[in-house]
Amino acid sequence: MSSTIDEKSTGQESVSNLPKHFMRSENEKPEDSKAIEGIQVPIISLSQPNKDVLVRELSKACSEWGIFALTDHGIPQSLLDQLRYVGEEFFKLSEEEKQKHASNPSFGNFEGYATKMVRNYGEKNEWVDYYFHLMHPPGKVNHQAWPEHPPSYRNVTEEYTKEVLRVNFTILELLSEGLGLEDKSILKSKLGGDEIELEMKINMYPPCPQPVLVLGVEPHTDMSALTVLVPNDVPGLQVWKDGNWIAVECLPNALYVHIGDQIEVLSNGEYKSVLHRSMVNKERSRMSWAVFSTPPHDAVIGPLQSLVNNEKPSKYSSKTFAEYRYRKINRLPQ
Ligand SMILES: O=C(O)CCC(=O)C(=O)O
Ligand SMILES: [Fe+2]
Repeated sequence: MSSTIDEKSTGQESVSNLPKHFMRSENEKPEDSKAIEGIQVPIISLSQPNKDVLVRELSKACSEWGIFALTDHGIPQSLLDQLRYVGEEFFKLSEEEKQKHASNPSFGNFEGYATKMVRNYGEKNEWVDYYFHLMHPPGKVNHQAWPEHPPSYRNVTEEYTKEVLRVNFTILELLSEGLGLEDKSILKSKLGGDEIELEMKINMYPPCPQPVLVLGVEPHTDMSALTVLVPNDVPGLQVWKDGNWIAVECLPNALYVHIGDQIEVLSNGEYKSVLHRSMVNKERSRMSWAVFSTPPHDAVIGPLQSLVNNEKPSKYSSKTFAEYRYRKINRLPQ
C-alpha cells in the first residue's frame, strides 16, 4: 500500500527531518558500512591499438571487478550532454506532470515514471525517483511511454540508442574473445542478435537531509547482460569488491559498464555480475542514466556449452529470461 502523492516526502524541496521509512538498519546504512575512497575501477580505452591487450585488460576487469570505466567509446560528449539535459528537464516538471506518465507495475506496465519517495508499508524505501522505458528493438518500442517533455527527448534518445547499441555489440564481441571462443558473435547471438532489448532507466536522487542514513538504490546486481551507466557529476555509485564497498570516482565522459547476471551465467561465472549500490547527496540532486541490455524474454540463457566440461561443470541452470526476471523480481532462488 502506498500513500498519495501529496504525502510525497520530498521533491525539489528537501525535508528537514528524515521520515523513518527511509532510515536503514545498522550495518546497512552508509555511516556503518563506509566505502573505501581513492581506488579507481579499471579504465578501458577503446582506442587501445593492440587488440590482444584490449581483450586481456577487458576480461581481467570483468573477472575481477565486473565493472569498468570505458573511455574513447566514440559517443560525442555533446550527445552525452544532451542526454543529461533532456533527462534533467523531465525531472524538473511538477510532480503532477510527471505522474501523467506514471508506470503501473501491478497492471504489468513497467514503463514510465515511478517514485519510491512515497511511503510503502513493506520495506525500507529507496531515496529515488526514476523513469523506465524500452529503447530497442524498434518493433517493441512504444513512444507513447517516453517523456513528452522536453520535445527533443525523443531525438536525443534515439540518437543515443544507436550509439549505446554499437558499444554493447563491441563489448560483447571483445568479451567473447576474452572467453577464448572462436565465434566472436556468440554472446551477441545468444542475447538475441539485433533483437537484443535496451531499456533506459533514468535515476533521480533528490537532495537528502541525512544522506548517511539512507540508500538511493539498495545493494543489487543487475539482471541485464550489460548495463551502460552515465552519471551526472554528483558522486554516489559504490561497488563491492573483495569484502569492501568501493566509492567509484566517475570520470566526466566515461561510460560505466557493469557486467549483469546474464553475462555471468553465459560465461559460467568467468565474468562477475557486480554488486553495487548508490548513495545520495545532502545538497545536490544525483542523477544517472542506466541502459540495460537484455535478451528477448523467450531467449533461453544458460552457460555456453563450449565453456562447460568435466573440470568446469555448469554453475547455473538454463532458463528463459522471462523466468529469470520473474524469479529475480520476486526474490525466488534461481
Ligand atoms: O545510480 C547509480 O549509479 C546506479 C543505479 C543502479 O544501479 C540501477 O539503476 O540499477
Ligand atoms: Fe544497478
